[in-house]
Amino acid sequence: MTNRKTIATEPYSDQKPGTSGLRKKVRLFQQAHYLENFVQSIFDATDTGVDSASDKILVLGGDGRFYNIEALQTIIRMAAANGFKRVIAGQNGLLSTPAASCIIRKYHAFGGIILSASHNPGGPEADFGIKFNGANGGPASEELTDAIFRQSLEIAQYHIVETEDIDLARTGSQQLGDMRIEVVDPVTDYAELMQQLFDFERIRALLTGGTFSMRFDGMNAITGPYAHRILEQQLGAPPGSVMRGQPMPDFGGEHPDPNLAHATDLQRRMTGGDAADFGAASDGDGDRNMILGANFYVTPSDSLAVLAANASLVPGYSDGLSGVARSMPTSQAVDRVAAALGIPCFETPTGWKFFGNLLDAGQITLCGEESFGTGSDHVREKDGLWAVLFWLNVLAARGESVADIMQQHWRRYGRDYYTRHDYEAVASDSAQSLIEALRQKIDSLAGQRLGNYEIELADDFSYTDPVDGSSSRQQGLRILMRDGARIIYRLSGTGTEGATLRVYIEGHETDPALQNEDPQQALAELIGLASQLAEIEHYTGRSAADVVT
Ligand code: VG1
Ligand code: CO
Repeated sequence: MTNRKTIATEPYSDQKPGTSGLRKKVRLFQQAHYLENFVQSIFDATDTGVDSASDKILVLGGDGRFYNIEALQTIIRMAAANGFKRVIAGQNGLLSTPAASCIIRKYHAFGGIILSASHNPGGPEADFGIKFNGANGGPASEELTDAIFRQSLEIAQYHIVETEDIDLARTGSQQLGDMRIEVVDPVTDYAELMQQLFDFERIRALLTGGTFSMRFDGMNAITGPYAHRILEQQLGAPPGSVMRGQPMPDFGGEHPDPNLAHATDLQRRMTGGDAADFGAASDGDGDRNMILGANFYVTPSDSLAVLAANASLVPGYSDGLSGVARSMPTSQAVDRVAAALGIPCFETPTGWKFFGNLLDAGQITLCGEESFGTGSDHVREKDGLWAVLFWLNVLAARGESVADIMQQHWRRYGRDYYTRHDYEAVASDSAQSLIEALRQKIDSLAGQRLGNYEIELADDFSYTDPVDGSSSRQQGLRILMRDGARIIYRLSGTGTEGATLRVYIEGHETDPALQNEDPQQALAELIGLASQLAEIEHYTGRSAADVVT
């Protein structure tokens, strides 16, 4: 290609991806060559030299946030210059994270680049992000992520073609030199996959029967078009069931994080005498979900357990589950279901990339995280709308309310009271010192008493992947009590300002008479102990968490 240029560049030192890709302030991404350096590092680390890339498909899309479309144009130019023969891009640059995963798998792509900072706010002063997913549709492994980072520290040049902007507004094919660009409807392939998994007839009967109402909050982010198409057009939910369903580059100035702190309008519609029967919300890039019943909040950890316990009611899972997995800080609710079903339950570090091998090897069917993430082997990402459809399918099959289903679940398995306390934008060195100090004493805690609890085991969680034997250390400090209660501390790997300390607290309650407390009350003693043990106020200057979920 004649207009192919090789541009000299210098490395940036800060392109180390976190829990889920590289996330930074938009203005950092706008620095000269910053995006190009990282993209070329991906291509170099995955060995997409001009020859080897020739028959490879690259999938491209993002959550529509500010800078999405500009970045996508650059990546397309670089893909052409790096020898790709085919790019599949979402119309207007849009693809939810789970839809990108679905498309990579369906078209046997080499991989995909997803532009998103998930639930972080968007806009010129806010956040942007980029991540690479491999041929299985899942986030790059730790090993590949490290290789991309190493490459970014050595990069000296990148390749790009000079051309006008590509038309991404219309679906269809166009050529850029030797490369074909296919612009696809972002929803179609994903919606087809959902139809294969769930009983659409039954869900349609529920949603159009006149006695059941639902609300879905798209949070002005990517899931809006998916929810309009699937929930309203295909399944017959009345127009208006989907709230805030139009993706906006700044998410309407709001925080597209599906929790009670940020989905306030939805929560209002889900409380009081005229509450809808079912409510749900998804995040910026469509991989998270929050589930609500009328006057009822379902914790993500409980949601995973309930989906596992009811999977046989859903066509896509009626043959049973091979196993389940949860991230370490996620509550042990799903472990109890796995034990009852007689299937394995794996405990992995935080981040979806750790589920990939287990899913690929067929060792698990469902998995999830406490951070509003649930998914299965249908793709290799967590999937917000999938979880909503799963719940709708279960509700349609059981004909009971969300609250009734949860109450019955707790009576059978006990309730895992759960809360997460986040201390946000703490000075990075203070947060590091807190973790370091705790790490120093962690090994000496086993056997000690802590309030009314006895510590059975305390350690810094490390994980050895059962499929490839790779190991990941320092994945969170755990204090496990003899009665099954836990306190866990770790630092966030997705923030863009200072550090965020996450403290996860849970306790198991088997007495049905005590299963309907406010978690903050039920866990009050543990919450106090957690903050004393780590001297949170001393290190952070905060006497209470900024966000409690
Ligand atoms: C958070 C969550 C983690 C999740 C990750 C990406 O990471 O805790 O469970 O996998 O976000 O989710 P951290 O390191 O900040 O705790 V998403 O929806 O941002 O792609
Ligand atoms: Co997300």
